[in-house]
Amino acid sequence: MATTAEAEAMRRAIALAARGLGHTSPNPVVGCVILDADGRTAGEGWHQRAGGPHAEVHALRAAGERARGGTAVVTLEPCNHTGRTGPCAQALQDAGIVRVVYAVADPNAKAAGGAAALAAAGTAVESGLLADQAAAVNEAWLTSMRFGRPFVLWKYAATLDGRSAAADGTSRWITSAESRADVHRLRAESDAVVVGSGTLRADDPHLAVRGASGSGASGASSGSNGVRQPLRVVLDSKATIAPDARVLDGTAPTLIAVAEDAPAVRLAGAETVRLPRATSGPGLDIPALLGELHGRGIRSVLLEGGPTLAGAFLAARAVDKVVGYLAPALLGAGAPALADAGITTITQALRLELTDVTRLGPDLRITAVPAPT
Ligand code: AOF
Ligand code: ZN
Repeated sequence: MATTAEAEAMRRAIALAARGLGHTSPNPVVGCVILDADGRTAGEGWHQRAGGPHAEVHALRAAGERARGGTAVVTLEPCNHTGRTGPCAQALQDAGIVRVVYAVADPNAKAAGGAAALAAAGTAVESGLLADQAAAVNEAWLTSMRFGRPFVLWKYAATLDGRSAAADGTSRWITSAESRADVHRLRAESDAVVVGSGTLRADDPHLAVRGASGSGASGASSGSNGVRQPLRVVLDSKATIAPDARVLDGTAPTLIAVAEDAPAVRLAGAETVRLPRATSGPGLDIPALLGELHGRGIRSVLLEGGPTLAGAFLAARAVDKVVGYLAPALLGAGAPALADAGITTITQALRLELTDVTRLGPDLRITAVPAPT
């Protein structure tokens, strides 16, 4: 059984892991706390960027000699491989750690086996402490490992009657400044942001992040001001993007996905990729897009708009989480937040489970995940 001090340390380790969100892809976020032989915190660390030291190594360095006879509390099973860094299972033994408490087993076959190696060497090992919370902070990476595609979060802003634009097409500032700041945080934690060509034409969004920092997925990069920028992805099957679209301004990497049979495109400020068309309905094949992004090390995707694209992702059962920002306003007419998702009758409704409801200034933020079927 884990002690109260270990449970407290795991809560702290999960918070530390969260600091890595948006910076560690294609790797997981991981946090670690070292308790000394008396159960007091001796060192803390988290995985800060892919290729950098693992969380355990940072925490052991901080603890120094106080690690001897102590316990390592870590959100993910310590690795057992020599990758870009040495095996953490070995580093923990070398530092004199006598007990390891971890939350979630490592599903990555190449790195797994740390728990067994530690146990074989005589270290006490316990798994599963606060596993749900630790898995939640690492949901993007765990989803990627399980399904071979990025975690997809669909975010929308709408009035209370579910409209994302007025009848004349105007859509600016439906939600408050607080909600918009929250969307910026979501962007900063994502490896890629995805929009459809309809949204591009209607809103000409820029999709860059202000005020974030660090390094990210191989697809993401640091912009000219040193801010880490998610990869901007535009689904533009017919290659209709205007050469002066704001996403082509070069401040962040941009990928334009067009259909295999689309006209030739040469765009300054963006890379182009050709993908198969959807087998049913308009647009591109969503699984093919996600496979392409996964291959680029993208572990999390923020689906930003608009209703047609969201419908296509939902029809492909490729949405892992929904975040709706609802403004207490009514429009009565205008584009809905979501267009056709292949659902025709009420028994087919995509049922969700609420995981969070928060007031943001005047708005309501609702977070939900597909209910298990
Ligand atoms: C991390 N950070 O703190 C821990 C990880 O690319 P490498 O060689 O650094 O290895 C990455 C793998 O190591 C990763 O997929 C996961 O299975 C394991 N543990 N990874 O990036 C960490 N503890
Ligand atoms: Zn490791």
